[in-house]
Amino acid sequence: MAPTSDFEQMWSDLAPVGRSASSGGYFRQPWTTAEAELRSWFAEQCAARGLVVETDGIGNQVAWWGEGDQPGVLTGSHLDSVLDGGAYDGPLGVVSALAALDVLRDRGFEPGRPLGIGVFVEEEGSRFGRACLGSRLVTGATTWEQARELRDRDGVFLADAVSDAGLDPDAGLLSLDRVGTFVELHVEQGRDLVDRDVAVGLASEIWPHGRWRFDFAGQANHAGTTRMEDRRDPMLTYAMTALAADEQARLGGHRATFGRISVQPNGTNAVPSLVTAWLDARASSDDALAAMVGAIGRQAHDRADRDGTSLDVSAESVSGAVAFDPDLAARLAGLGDWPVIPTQAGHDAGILSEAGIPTAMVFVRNPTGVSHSPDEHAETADCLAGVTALADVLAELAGT
Ligand code: HGY
Ligand code: MN
Ligand code: MN
Ligand code: MN
Repeated sequence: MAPTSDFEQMWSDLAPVGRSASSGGYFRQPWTTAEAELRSWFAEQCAARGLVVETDGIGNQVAWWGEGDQPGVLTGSHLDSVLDGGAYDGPLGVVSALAALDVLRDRGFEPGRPLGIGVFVEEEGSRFGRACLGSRLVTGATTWEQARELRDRDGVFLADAVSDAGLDPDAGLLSLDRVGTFVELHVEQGRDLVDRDVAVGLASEIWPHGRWRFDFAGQANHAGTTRMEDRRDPMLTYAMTALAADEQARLGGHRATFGRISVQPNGTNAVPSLVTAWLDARASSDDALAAMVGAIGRQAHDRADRDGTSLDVSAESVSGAVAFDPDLAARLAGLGDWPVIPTQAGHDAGILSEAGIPTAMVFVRNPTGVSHSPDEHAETADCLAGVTALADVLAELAGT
């Protein structure tokens, strides 16, 4: 794809990459052909702006504009998607960063400190199950030794997926040593901005959230001949647990769903032997999250006792509450009198904030709030308002 300079052209260049012809959703899983195409697109866009791109051993990328040894300002997001995801979650932050840099240059702005654009890999955790894997590895929140043995649904080890993608994990990871502040622009994954009738907002916090694996084990049996009272059906225990998760989330105004399930042997005329399901749970505080997941677990165990099945629950990537720097959020929100709102979605910004880097998030209105879906959308006018807002934020932070 030939490098382009304006937002809409960049957006239309990206539109076909990893897009499903049937659903219109995106399959931009990390270390796949689609993502490799996105990685080279980003490198082309940076080169067209005279920026040298550094790609680390697992595919994280960064390009810096401006010299100086003061702590720099990094902006960016991710290009990977969930399975059958939307176009905006991630790429909007990267395309807007490139477009904001163009706006600053058009304004004759000269950075008083280095201004960088970054892309983190496997933010969604859609292939190896760990959200924000690229940024966690860069900050050291997760080590390569811990991550390299992760396996995807086809049993491919992370280390092999990375090297099969032509990358060399031994080449090391991006350094954030020169990053003084990180700003991530992101499509809002909710309705706060549309309900307030505003195009742009800042983030106050990220709700604590995580993923829990539930293994329901029962007894494989004949679906037709086995009397109901003789069954030990893990699908029943799973179904009642999914109901319990929904009830518990609604009770406290939290969020919980089983979005992924595997059934063994997955036949139509046999009671399954094992049902494995992953719970995504989020709540407004660490205590509330622990209490909700605990209640779901208890109800699941009680149901397993009743069904004669067994249950094992294990936590996967759990993230605590992230409160963004309130002074930074207030200072930046003042640039456009933008609201400061919470998000229930995890972001690389949360990982960098937890690593001690002052961090802010700029949200762009999502007219329906729908995300992680082919229906995810943002109006071009709002995207352009986001680019201008990001340029104002970067000028404020990197001007001196
Ligand atoms: O799942 C999330 O919270 C984010 O969209 N990766
Ligand atoms: Mn995202
Ligand atoms: Mn996402
Ligand atoms: Mn038979």
